[in-house]
Amino acid sequence: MTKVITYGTYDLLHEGHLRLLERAKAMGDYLIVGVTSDNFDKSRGKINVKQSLSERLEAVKNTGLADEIIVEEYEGQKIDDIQKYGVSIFTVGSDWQGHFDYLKEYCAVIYLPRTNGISSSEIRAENRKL
Ligand code: C2G
Repeated sequence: MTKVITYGTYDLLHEGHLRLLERAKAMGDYLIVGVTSDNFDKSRGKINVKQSLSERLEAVKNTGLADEIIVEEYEGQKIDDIQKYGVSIFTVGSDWQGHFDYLKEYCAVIYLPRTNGISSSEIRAENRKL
């Protein structure tokens, strides 16, 4: 069985996230999605996240694409998860191109083209205008 893993915040889940998850799912037989904890996001400088972890987990669950959903809580967890779950492919959007090459020691690393014209930041900015 080919296990695929991907991670993200998935704040105000949108078409860009959905397209990423659909392509990740199609790469293998079993998709694990890591959703960042609120504290982990703060520690990596993401301070504008609108939805709580439980809301973001629910949104990912509702896509119906994840076979398993986990919480990403600390720097370095990706290596632990890949080993723990026997993951063959790590994938993420091309905005991270090169950033996760260090994981190639543990599994295949595939950067998928990011969907243009949509982002959580833009949705948050639009919402502020309402
Ligand atoms: N994404 C995309 N197209 C967009 C927006 C996002 O393909 N228009 C992808 C991102 O590249 C990422 C996933 O959707 O693979 C989740 O995006 P975010 O919620 O912004 O999460 P991110 O900060 O990229 O988390 O450990 C966390 C991960 O490393 C990445």
